[in-house]
Amino acid sequence: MKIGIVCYPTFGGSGVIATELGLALAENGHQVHFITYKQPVRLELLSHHIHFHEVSIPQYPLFQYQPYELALSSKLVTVVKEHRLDLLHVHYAIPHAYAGYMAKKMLEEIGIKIPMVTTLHGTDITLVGNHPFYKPAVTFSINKSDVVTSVSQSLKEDTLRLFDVKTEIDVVPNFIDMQKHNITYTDCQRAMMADEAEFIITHVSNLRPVKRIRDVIEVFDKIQKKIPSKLIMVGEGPEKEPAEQLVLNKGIAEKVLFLGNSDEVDKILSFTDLFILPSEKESFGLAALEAMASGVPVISTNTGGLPEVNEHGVSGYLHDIGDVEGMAAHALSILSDAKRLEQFKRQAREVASKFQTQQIVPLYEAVYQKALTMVHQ
Ligand code: GMT
Repeated sequence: MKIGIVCYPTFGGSGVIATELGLALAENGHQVHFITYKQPVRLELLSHHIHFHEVSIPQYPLFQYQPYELALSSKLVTVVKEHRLDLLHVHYAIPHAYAGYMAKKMLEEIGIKIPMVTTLHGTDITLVGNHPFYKPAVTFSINKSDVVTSVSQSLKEDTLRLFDVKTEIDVVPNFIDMQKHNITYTDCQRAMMADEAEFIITHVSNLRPVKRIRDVIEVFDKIQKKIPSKLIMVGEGPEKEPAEQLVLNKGIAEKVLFLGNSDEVDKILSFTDLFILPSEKESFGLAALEAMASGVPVISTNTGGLPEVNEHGVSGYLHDIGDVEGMAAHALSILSDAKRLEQFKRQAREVASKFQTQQIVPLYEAVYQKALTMVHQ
């Protein structure tokens, strides 16, 4: 199959999943064409099965806002025509599903019928898409997609509650390459982060308000008061500065490392003992799954799709939003007993293995078949 993938190529769960999906589909023998404004961050190698088409927007001074959707839909038309694509798979509804639909209609005018699959990732529904400025366009583009998938049952329910959706939504969870996360660290790599006697606690996100970064620091502060530990913060975002200020005010700056964006998350996770994800909203929590695949137990909130990923008392613990006391107590209960820590690490990996790439990618292939049948019957 010749598949066009549209996604956000930056650091962020939806772009990571879209890229990993493209790579897995290429391994399964499909031709994959990424159509984005920048080469996706985890797309290191381009092979004869993987192609990248850059969407560029000519800057014109008349426009206060450059029309990205227009450039994207035109690029989609060109790529579909030139490379005879069979199907478009757009990740994140805004504005990708909208631009994809426009491309579909333009192609219809010249006799080309192409199905469009839209995958909803979370913030496109629960935060941004729900805003009255976007809602009519998001509802329209969801309803005009041939097949819609959501990354969790919880996100499906949110979508049905928040939008007047007529299209059926298939749940296809996010997935993980267990092999890639089966790495052992060298002592010198770990030693760059913490002393041998210190536990390493990690948080990875885009440091936006929805991630409740203050709670990460509060939980860590309570942990470090009881046991020697370091906190590694991975990612960039608007909450970084307030977080840096908070650790200064608490006098724990030497125990918290802000690493910025990293394409070595799997390495960092390989020597991490505990992962904290206290988000306000999380449609799935790919960062939690990545941690679990690396054998790292997760302390998270019980919001959105997180209970579908992190099993309470098995791969970690789930808490109400803002329950920093409870999160710290469970973190300490895991870390303070070597046997328990080992057990949670093993169980975290076991739970993660339910989301292996090899099990989930065929679900997308089945979705593609369904979309093709719908359009060409
Ligand atoms: O978490 C973010 O803010 C980034 C966002 C994205 O689109 O990249 O993540 C969303 O999609 C991920 C991949 O499907 C999910 O794992 C995240 O839970 C989801 N984020 C939210 O729902 C807040």
